[in-house]
Amino acid sequence: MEPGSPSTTGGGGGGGGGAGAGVNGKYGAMSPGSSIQGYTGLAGNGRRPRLLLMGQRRSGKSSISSVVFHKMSPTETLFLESTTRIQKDPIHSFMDFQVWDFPGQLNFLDPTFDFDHIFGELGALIWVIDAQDEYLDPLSRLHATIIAIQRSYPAINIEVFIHKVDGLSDEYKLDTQRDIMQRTQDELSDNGLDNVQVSYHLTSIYDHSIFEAFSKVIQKLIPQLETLENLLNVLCSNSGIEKAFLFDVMSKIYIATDSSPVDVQSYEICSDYIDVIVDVSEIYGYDRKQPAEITDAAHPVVPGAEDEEEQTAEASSIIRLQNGMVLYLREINKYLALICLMRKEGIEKKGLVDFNVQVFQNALQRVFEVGR
Ligand SMILES: Nc1nc2c(ncn2[C@@H]2O[C@H](COP(=O)(O)OP(=O)(O)OP(=O)(O)O)[C@@H](O)[C@H]2O)c(=O)[nH]1
Ligand SMILES: [Mg+2]
Repeated sequence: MEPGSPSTTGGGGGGGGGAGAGVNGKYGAMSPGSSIQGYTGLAGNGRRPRLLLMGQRRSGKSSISSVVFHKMSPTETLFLESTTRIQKDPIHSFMDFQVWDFPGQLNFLDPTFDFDHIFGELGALIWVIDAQDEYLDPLSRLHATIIAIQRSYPAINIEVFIHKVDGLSDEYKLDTQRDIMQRTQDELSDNGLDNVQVSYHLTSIYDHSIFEAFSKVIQKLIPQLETLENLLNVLCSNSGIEKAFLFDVMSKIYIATDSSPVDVQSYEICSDYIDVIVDVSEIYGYDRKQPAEITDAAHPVVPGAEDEEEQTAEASSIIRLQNGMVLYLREINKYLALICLMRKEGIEKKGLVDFNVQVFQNALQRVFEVGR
């Protein structure tokens, strides 16, 4: 990811502009199977990626993990106690991973720590910096950590969350980000590490930014990401869809989107929509059969692989917005939902959209099957 782009281009409310969508009524039915062309069979490698949350005390690590993965409301985090031992949290979702929440005071660079045990099987190191506090000391710990792990594990994704940016002015946020980036780059260059990729995200648990940042972190760990994006592009251009997100319903992380720019408002509205649908279906929905509970990166739950009855029973919903746009949601399986934003003219051909979404769903199933 491009350093310094915590959220990609945006503005302009609810997605205008028609990017990515076919125009002039050129939409058509997707041919079953064609969309999977070019898929190179990226197989999962059986690992269970590990996300390490590290950073100074009270920087917000446990809050982040509770809000994103356990639906805790942001204000409840005020009562979280300081973490005293490493909290290992297995997350079972479309792909299994683990979140390790570290106590801030722990010095894992101390030789008594089993360094390889911590960093040996890693997906990403997420370093949380409290932007409302003095950050020079935490930053030098980050630098020491990067330098230490680069020697043995150069493939680790390093993600810096410049956190608690709620309440900071836009200008101050960007200045802080620039300062942190510059100091990190200088320090790494001084140590001969010019090519280390470090990504920066401005985050807060009080808005969607923490979910968006996590989406980007998780996406880098999905071997099939490129294929998922291609499938979404094909779906959008054939169905008059302006923006499509494939969401992990439980965490509200989007695991893939089409290649048109993500505008923050579109993302937010789709994410809010999931909340509504989940709440309603939890109260009034039917009991779903449990697919195998234990999955991993190599054996994700296969979308649509449930039996016939289950296949026909996926939740779907359409909402027309005041600004003339339409939100279209289709549950893909127990974990994933597709949410599309389209103009109201697009949904006039609802049959076509439904058909194409079904083709998309089948293609997704094949992608994950090949990845097995
Ligand atoms: N304003 C603001 N406060 C936050 C945010 N995230 C966390 N906090 C607050 O920061 C405080 C510390 O949060 P914790 O999650 O316990 O911090 P921690 O990093 O786990 O701390 P240790 O376990 O001691 O290492 C809590 O009072 C949270 O409510 C945020 O995005 N914005
Ligand atoms: Mg904690």
